[in-house]
Amino acid sequence: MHVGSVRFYSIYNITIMMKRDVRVALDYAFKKGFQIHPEVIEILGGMEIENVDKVLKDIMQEKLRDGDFHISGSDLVRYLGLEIDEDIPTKHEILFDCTARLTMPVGVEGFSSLFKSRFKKLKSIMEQRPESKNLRNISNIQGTSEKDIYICGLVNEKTIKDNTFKLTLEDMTGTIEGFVAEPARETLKGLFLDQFVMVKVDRRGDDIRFIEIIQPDIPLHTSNHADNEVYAVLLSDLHIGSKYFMEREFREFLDWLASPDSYALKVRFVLVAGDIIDGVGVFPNQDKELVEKTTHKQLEKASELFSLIPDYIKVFISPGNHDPGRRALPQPAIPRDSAPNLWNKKNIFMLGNPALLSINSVKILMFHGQSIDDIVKGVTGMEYSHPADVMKGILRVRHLSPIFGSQTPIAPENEDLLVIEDIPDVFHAGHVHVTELDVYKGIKVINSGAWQRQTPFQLSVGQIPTPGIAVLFNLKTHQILLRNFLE
Ligand code: D5M
Ligand code: FE
Ligand code: ZN
Repeated sequence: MHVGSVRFYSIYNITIMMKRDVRVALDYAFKKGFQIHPEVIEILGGMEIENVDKVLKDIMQEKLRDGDFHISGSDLVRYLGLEIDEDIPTKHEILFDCTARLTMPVGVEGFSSLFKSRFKKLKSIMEQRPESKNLRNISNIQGTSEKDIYICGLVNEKTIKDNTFKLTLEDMTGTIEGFVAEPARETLKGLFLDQFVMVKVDRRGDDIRFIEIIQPDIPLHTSNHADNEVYAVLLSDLHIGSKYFMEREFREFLDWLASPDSYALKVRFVLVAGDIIDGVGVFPNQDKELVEKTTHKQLEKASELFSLIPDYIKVFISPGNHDPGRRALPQPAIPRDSAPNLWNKKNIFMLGNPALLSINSVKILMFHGQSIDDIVKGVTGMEYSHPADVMKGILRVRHLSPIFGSQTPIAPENEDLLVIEDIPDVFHAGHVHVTELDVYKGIKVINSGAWQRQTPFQLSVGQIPTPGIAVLFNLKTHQILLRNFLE
């Protein structure tokens, strides 16, 4: 659905279309020879205005007095007396920020605690299911002939070859290999290596069969909504400092954000899920692709750009794999001494990756999304062009970076902070530079794309980004609107 440069999307059954009265009023103005700026159409499309025909006729009459046949957005804004509503109540709470929770233990000990914690947390999620009352450790089921017993484990290996469907699981007590029976084979295909599952075991002598595979998954979720009409803009992957950073389009977005556009007037939050800057030394020969050659300069530029955001808008920034701090997940906030001018702004909040926020009651999980690479590479059917499918998989396994030892570095920690314990209303990620929306068990799944045009690397591997799109999230209705700034 296109109206001017705004595309309207609907989740569930709500779609904003040009209402009939608006269309009739516009047709009338066109017939009278008026030129209507697309802004007018945008504003009218997005607002409940009574007597649209009267509004337009009044403006036309005013204009005709000066022999002017143009109606612009500002004419409408003036007529309707639109202005920033200082009274929109806003409240935010940082429910979780990994930065404060990092313990950074070293070596093998650290990894051992990390996996113990992962197992324990995911098992307790699984224990909320009724089946888990017959739960056994792997070492305890050897030799038993009991029926209807379940075990939990991390996926060590899966084999799907010819007519063989096998799964090897590991828990704290041992490993077990079993043949996967027909009804569970479809689930087996979609499993991620190292993810946590529970299986129903059927033992006949030495023959072990898994007849059901259960993933932690998300229970039916009733989402939280804001009381008032207020928007959050979701962004990621600016890559400031790169030759390919779309500065012009990003500045247009910033201009729009500070303009009297009917949507912009209602924006109170901006969330940036990583890759703020392009960084230095992130990939070989990167310096040839940089306009700003140091992270310091790149972050200074980021500070300048973010300072153009009106200060009644709260900005939350978490890092990605191109930002300074530490590379391994979970990542602490971009350090204060690297970006003093971001840290010093009252309306900017520097968070880690991942982080969980509540803004006007809506819970948003922010995660850059590096692990999407591992899942696309390791699981058939997952594609870079459909990051929302991967994000739904991440929710299903209840872990932000399930595959260990692939591309995404994971740091040893006493606690696994990447388990999705608290269920969000919105899951916001980036990293793959493709904007995509979906809903999973009531959770809005949003990949917010990028503000960097296709890089030579992406071209070489056939990745086609969809940059320059701002995702507007209505915190009251959960309606999502994409505004395209790409020229
Ligand atoms: O990642 C942007 C996109 O490019 C994301 O889809 C991953 C992909 N990418 C980037 N570098 C690599 C390498 N070295 N291997 C595989 N895929 C890659 P960004 O984090 O913005 O660089
Ligand atoms: Fe990126
Ligand atoms: Zn990235």
